[in-house]
Amino acid sequence: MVATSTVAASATPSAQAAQVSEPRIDVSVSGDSIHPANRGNLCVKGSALAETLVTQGRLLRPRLHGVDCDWDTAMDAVAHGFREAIARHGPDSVAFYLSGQLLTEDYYVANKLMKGFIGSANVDTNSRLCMSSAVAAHKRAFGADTVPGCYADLEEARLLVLVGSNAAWTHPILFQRMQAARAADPGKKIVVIDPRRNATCQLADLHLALKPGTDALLFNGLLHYLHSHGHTDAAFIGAHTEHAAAALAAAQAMTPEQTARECGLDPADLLRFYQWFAAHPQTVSFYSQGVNQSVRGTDGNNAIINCHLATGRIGKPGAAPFSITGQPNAMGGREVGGLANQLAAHMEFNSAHIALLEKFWRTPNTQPNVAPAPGLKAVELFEAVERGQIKALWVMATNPAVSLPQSDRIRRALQKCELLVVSDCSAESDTLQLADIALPATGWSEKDGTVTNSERRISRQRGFLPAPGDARHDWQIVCDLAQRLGYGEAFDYQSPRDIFVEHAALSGFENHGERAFDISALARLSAREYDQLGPLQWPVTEKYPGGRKRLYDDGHFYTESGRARFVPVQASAPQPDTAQPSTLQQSAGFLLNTGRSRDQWHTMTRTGQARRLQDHQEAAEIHMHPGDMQRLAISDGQLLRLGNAEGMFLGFARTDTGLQPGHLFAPIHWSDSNCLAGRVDALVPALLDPISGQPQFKQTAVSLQAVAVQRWATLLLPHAYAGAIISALGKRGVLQHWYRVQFDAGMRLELALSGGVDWKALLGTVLPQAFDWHWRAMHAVRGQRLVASDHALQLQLFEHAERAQLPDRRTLEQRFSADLPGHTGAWLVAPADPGRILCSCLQVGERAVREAIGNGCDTVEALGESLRCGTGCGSCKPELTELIMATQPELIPALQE
Ligand SMILES: Nc1nc2c(c(=O)[nH]1)N[C@H]1C(S)=C(S)[C@@H](COP(=O)(O)OP(=O)(O)OC[C@H]3O[C@@H](n4cnc5c(=O)[nH]c(N)nc54)[C@H](O)[C@@H]3O)O[C@H]1N2
Ligand SMILES: Nc1nc2c(c(=O)[nH]1)N[C@H]1C(S)=C(S)[C@@H](COP(=O)(O)OP(=O)(O)OC[C@H]3O[C@@H](n4cnc5c(=O)[nH]c(N)nc54)[C@H](O)[C@@H]3O)O[C@H]1N2
Ligand SMILES: [Mo]
Repeated sequence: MVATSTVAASATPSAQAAQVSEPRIDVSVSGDSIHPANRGNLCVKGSALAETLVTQGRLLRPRLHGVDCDWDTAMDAVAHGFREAIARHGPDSVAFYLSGQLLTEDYYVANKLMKGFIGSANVDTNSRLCMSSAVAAHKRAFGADTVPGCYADLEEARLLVLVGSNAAWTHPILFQRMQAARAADPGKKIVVIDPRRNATCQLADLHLALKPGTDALLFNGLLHYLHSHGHTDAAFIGAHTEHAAAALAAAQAMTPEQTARECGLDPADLLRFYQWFAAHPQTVSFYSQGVNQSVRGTDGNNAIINCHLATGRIGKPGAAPFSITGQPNAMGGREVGGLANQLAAHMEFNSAHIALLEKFWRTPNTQPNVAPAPGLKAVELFEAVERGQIKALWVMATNPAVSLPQSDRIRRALQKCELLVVSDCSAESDTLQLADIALPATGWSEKDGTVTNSERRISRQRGFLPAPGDARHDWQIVCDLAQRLGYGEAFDYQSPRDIFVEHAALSGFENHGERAFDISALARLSAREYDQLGPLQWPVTEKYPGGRKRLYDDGHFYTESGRARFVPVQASAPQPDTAQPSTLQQSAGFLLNTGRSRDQWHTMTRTGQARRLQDHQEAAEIHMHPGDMQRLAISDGQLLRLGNAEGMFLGFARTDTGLQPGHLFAPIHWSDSNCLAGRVDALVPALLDPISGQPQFKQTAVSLQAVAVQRWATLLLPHAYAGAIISALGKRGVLQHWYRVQFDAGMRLELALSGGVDWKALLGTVLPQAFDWHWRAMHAVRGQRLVASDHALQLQLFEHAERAQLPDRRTLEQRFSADLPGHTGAWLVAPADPGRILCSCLQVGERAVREAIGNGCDTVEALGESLRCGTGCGSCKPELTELIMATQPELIPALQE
C-alpha cells in the first residue's frame, strides 16, 4: 500500500457513535495530493483507515499471564526474563522478531539494543518472508541492497513486465499510475508473468501463465536469447559489469524452445515476449512475491537483473529492474539492519563494520558488544524456540503464529517458549493469545516517525490522536527495556526525532561513499525540521541534498570493483515430488498457490474492523479451475478441506477461470481469531531459499475433500458473547466450521453444523443472567429461526439446511439495533441477497452489476455511469471486466484487445 495520507482530524465522538457499542472517532482520511508516490490517491484499505480507529479489539493495558497490570510490573517481568536468560545461557538465548510495519525509529532502537548492547544478532523480521530474496539478489548484483529506479520509471517505460505481482490488488495506486500511463501512451506494452490470470492481467498485452517456480528458467532463456540475437549492450557490459561470460554460459542450453517446454508455455508467446524485450530499451521489470517466495527466489531475482545488466537497462529513465516491497516500511527495516544477517545502516558482519558500530554507539568496553556473527533467520529462529534454545522472545508488530510456514508447529513452539513477549496494537492477533506478557502499542494515527517505500522514499508519518488506554510507542517500550537492562544512557531518547538524527548520522559515519544508504544530510534536523520533513529519496547527502531519483546513472556500483555482477543462475524446473514428502500424486492432488485478497491486509487485525472491507470476500475461499470443480462435482460456496502432512485448511469453493487445472489459490488473511482452520500457513512446509532463507509460500502440494454440512446458521449478537457461543458449540461437537464478521453494532457468526442444536438451551446457558432479555419470539418459519429481546433485535438466529436459503446478511445487520415492534413480519421474509459486493467504495453488488450488463452496459465505463461502480479507487475494474466477459462471451476478443 503506497498510502501516505494527510488526515483531516477532529477527534470528537460522532453522532452515530451513540448507537454503536463503543465510541468511534470522527476522523476523515484523504490522500496527500502533493505526495509524489500517490498524489492523493488512496487504495480501499487506506480510505477505510478511519473505520479501523476503534477501541474495540485494541489491546489497551499491559498483561502478565492474562491479567491486566501496570507498565512497571510488565516491564520488570520482561527485563527479569531477558536478564536471567542472558546470564544463564548467553546472549544468543534471547531474540527479537520484528516487522516491516514498525516505523524506522522503532526498528532502529530494537536492532541497536539487540545487536549492539545485548550482543546477539538474533533479530529477524517478517521481511524475511517477503523481501529477503530481493535483498540477497541486490547484494549479489550491486554490492548493496538498493532499488535502482523510481516510480516515475513505471510511467516512462515502454515495456512493463510484471513478474509474480498482482499489483492491481496489492499495489493499486501504482497500478493506477501504470494504467494512466498506458492510456496516455497506447503503444506501451505490458506483460504479466504469473501462473494464474490474476486481476492485473486485465492490463496485459501478453500473459505468460508459466509453470510455478520456473521464473529463473524463463529469464535465463531471455538472457540467452538477447545474447544469441545480438541484443546485448556490449559497451555497458564491458565498462560496468563483471562475470557476464559465466552467466551466459549458465544460460547456454536455454533455447526458446527448451525454455518454453520447461516453463510450460506456448513457444510463440514466449518468443513474442523475448522479441518485445529485445526491442524496448525502456523496459521495467516489476517483480514481487511470485518470484521472491520460492526456493529459487534469490536466483529468480538475479536472473531478472542479469537481463537488465546485459542490456544496460539500469539507472536510466524508464529502464530498471524493480523489486517492489509490500509492507509500509519493509525498506526502512532493511536500512536499520532488521534482518539477522545485516548490521545497521547497510553494514555487514565484518571486523571493520563491527568496530565502526562499537565506536559510534559507544558500546561498553567490558565485553565485545556488537554481535560478532549473523543471527538466526526467521524460520531457524522459531526452530530454535522449539528446541528450547531461545528462552526469551519478543515479537513486535507481526503475527508469526499465522504468517510463518508450518503455523501449527510455530504455535506449539511459542507455547513452549519460557518467555514470550508480544507487543501489538490489536488484541486480536493469534500470537498475542500465546503471550506470557502482552504490551499495548500505539498504531497508525497515534505514532510518529518515518517509513521508506519501494523507491527509497522516506516519508514522515505523523500522529494525530492520543494513545488509547495505556498504549505506548514501540520505541518507548524498547528503550524502557534497554534502561532496565542497564543501557539507559545509550537509549535516552526523548522523541522519534532524536532517534532519526542518530540513524542519519550513523549512515554517514566513516562512510566515504562506500555504503549506498547515506542520509547524513538529515543528521542535523531540528525538531521542527523533522516534523516538516517532506518525502525524500535516499541517498540524501551533501552531493544529493534533495535526494536521488535513480541510482547507478553514473555506472558506479557498490561492489569492490565498482562493477555490477552478473550471477550465473543454474535454473532447473521444480520437482514437487522430491521437494515435498506429500506429493501431488496423492488422492485429489492439487498445487496450492497463496496470496492476497483485494480488500484485506495480512492477518486482518485492522482491516477486519472495517465492515466495508468484508464485502468483497467475507470468508476464506479456495479458488479452483471450473474443470476441476466439474470433475469433482464441487459447486461454488461448498465447504472444502485441504490437507497434507503439515496440517489442514477449510474454505469455500470459488470458481476461478484464471487458474490452471490442478492449481488452487487461497488467501493468507484468516486466522484462529476470526474462523476455524482458515490459516493457510498450516499447510505450507518450511522449504527455504538456501541463500536468503525466504520460505516458499506459493507452491504447496495438498489434497482436497468436500465437507458434508448438515445445517447452516447465521447468528447476530453483541461482540462480547461470540467467543462463548463458539466454544460452547465446539464442546458439543457439532461445529464443522465457523467464521465471524464484525459490524458496527455487533458480531455475525456464520456456522456450519454437523447436526441439530438445541439453541434455546445453548443460548440460555451461555449468555449471562445480566443479559437483559427474554424470549420475545422463536419461530420456525421455512427453516429459519429468530430470537430477539423485547425492545431491540439483540440476537438473531437463522438456520437452514441450505446456505443459500439464509437471508441477506446486510439487512440483518442493519436491523440488529433497530426497534422491533411492528417489524416482526417483515424481517422474517428474507430480503434478496445483493450478491458479493464488487465495488467496496460505492457499495455495488454483483446482482446489480449483472442486471446492468443484461440491460446493455457492456463496458466498465458504462457500468460506472449507470451504477457508479469502479469510480472510486478503481480496484474492482478488473472484476467488472471479468463479469462482462463471463456474461457476454462474444465480447471477450474486443475486451482483451
Ligand atoms: N490488498 C493487499 N495488498 C497488499 C498486502 C495485503 O495484505 N493486501 N500486503 C502487502 C505485502 S506485505 C506484500 S509483500 C505485497 C505482495 O504483493 P504481490 O506479490 O503482488 O501479492 P501476492 O498475492 O502475494 O502474489 C503475487 C502473485 O504471485 C503469483 N505467483 C505464484 N507463484 C508464482 C510463480 O511461480 N511465478 C510467478 N511469476 N508468479 C507466481 C500469484 O499467482 C500472485 O498473483 O502486497 C502488499 N499489498
Ligand atoms: N502462505 C503465505 N504466507 C505468507 C505470505 C504469503 O504470500 N503466503 N506472505 C508473507 C509476507 S510477504 C508477509 S509481509 C507476512 C505478513 O505477516 P504478519 O506480519 O504476521 O501479518 P500482519 O497481520 O501484518 O501482522 C502485523 C501485526 O502487527 C500489529 N501492528 C500493526 N501496527 C503496529 C504497530 O505500530 N506496533 C505494533 N507493536 N504492532 C502493530 C497488527 O495488529 C498485527 O497483529 O506474511 C507472510 N506469510
Ligand atoms: Mo510482505
